[in-house]
Amino acid sequence: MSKQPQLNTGELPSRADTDTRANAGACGAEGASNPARRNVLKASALASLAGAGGIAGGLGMKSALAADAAKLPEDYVAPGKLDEYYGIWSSGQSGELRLIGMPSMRELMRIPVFNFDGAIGWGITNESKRVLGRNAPLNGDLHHPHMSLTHGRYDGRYIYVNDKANTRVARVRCDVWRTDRIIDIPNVQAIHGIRPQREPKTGYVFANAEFRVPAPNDGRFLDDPKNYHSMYTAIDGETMEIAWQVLVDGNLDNTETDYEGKYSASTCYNSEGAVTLAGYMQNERDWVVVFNIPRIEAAVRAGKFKTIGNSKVPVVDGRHGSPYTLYVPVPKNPHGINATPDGKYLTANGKLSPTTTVMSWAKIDQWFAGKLKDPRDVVVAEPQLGLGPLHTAYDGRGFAYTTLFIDSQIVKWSIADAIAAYQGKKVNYIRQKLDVNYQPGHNHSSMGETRDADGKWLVSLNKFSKDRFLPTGPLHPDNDQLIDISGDQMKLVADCPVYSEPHDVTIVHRRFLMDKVRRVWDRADPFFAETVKQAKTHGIDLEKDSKVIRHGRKVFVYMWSAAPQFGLNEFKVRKGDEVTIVVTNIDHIEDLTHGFCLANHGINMEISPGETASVTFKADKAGVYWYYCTFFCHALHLEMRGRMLVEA
Ligand code: K7E
Ligand code: CUA
Ligand code: CA
Repeated sequence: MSKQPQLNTGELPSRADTDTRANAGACGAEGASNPARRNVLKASALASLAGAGGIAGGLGMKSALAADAAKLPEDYVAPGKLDEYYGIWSSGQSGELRLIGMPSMRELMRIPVFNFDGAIGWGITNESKRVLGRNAPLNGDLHHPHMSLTHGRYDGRYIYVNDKANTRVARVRCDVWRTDRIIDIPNVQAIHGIRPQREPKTGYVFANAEFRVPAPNDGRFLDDPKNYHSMYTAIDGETMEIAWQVLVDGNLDNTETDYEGKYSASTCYNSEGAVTLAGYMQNERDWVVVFNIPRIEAAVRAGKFKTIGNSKVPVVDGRHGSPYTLYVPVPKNPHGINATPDGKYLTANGKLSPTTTVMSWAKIDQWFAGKLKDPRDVVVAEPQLGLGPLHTAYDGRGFAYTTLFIDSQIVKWSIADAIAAYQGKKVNYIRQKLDVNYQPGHNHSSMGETRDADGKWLVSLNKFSKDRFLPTGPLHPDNDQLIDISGDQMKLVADCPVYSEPHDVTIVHRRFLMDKVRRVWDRADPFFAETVKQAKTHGIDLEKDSKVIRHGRKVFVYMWSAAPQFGLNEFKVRKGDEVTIVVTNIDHIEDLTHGFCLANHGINMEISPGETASVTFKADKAGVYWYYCTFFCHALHLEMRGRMLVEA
């Protein structure tokens, strides 16, 4: 995705199903501005109110700026200027994470996680294989990226992501933007929703298993769905060890945590325990299951758990009637579950019901304390929003924005008014419905899953783009649409094609990240520490030495890289040797990256400033093989190459 700023060409959408009101923003007619300009506008507006002396000058300045601003679309970020937000995008079955600057929607970087990446050699280098596991599948289905939090605010340390395809959870470091841990989740299948705890600091990362399977799943039970299970998994976000699991009734779809570190909750669309489409839709109500974290921890401490098969993970029984869980019946096949940034409520979105169910954390507390009888007593509102509600985002001003998959709309509604309506008052809680193009899944607001929700931008992640872009063959891109939510009315600002198939995004203000991002590698970085340790045992100073060390049939080739040269012009091995090439980039200069590609061997790796990268392979072909640099680093970049000579 690389969306050019949409300049004001006056090109209006021609489709009848396109909301012209929604496109006003793209035409820049309504005081459109970038965030910095918006602040200037605000300041001048305030100045114009500040006493008689300010009025004339203030108004003059304001209208001049408004005229100026009218020339630029709202998402315009001038060349050389930086975006205000990092959009941290998932990529679905592409298996990677993407960084997109917002509001420009310019793609900044891709971070391979579960996927192969030939540009940096993810899946090729020894360092990446240590993270991936040597025989790990090189695909994944990455739906949900969430940043670690401290006291309900982003702390810029990690992004946690799920892999539905291979039942894994991974962590990406936000200082170097590299995946540093990938773990398998035992006893379950298909990790879908995940959430880091908000309070006091991401301790647990919770992970939902969507597909029910036998436990243990070793072939003893097959076509016996009554013996299929799903479990809720708590992972220690620091060590990435699995702390415990909770056996549940039904399945688990999406999950959310509170702002106090006491509860988390998941949607279940398969209360039926079915294995067919008709079966999943049988019950009028499925449920939200709420987990009582302190009680589960106490049970684990008291030894009230089982283990399954070879796994040592404590499994607590949280099925109906247990003291650890609360099952709240909600309308048919709920999907997204989202906590409000004021820490009071969470909403479960109906999917097959036109409603969203609003629950109160305080009432959940009362239910566990035995003060409420009926699980439905924790529900404080159930607004009718439209067809196919999937996910809800918040602006921190009391409004919620829910995607309507079937209606192809975002509906903006007032939480307080929805609660009033549930209590029987005659109020209209719906504020606006905005057409999106088309069929939105997730949406996400800037800072919206934290206490710092700032209500500036909303992204609608639409599954279908149909006619919105130049045709690209039968496979279409998705369409992620940028929406300005800073005013009373939502305004569609930009269309942005994205490759298959992001589900979700986390929008983080740059103030939480910019100072934390490294520009060159620390030589002591744990990511390649193992390789550095190995070099030491060979008596190698990676910054200075370029030499070949042989141990029987194992050959270690050490070389530095400094534009435009590798430390070795050539090296010789014998056919059949196991060769490990270790390259250290001694150019400690920002942005001076080298690559190491070995011809006809399927090997390429990136070595950023200060980094050490290595690869191990069998030299199974005699002959001359050139290696060369793949990142354009110097006027003599093409000349930055050398030879591997393989003796027959
Ligand atoms: Cu709604 Cu996997 Cu978050 Cu897709 S899930 S949309
Ligand atoms: Cu080094 Cu190109
Ligand atoms: Ca169901």
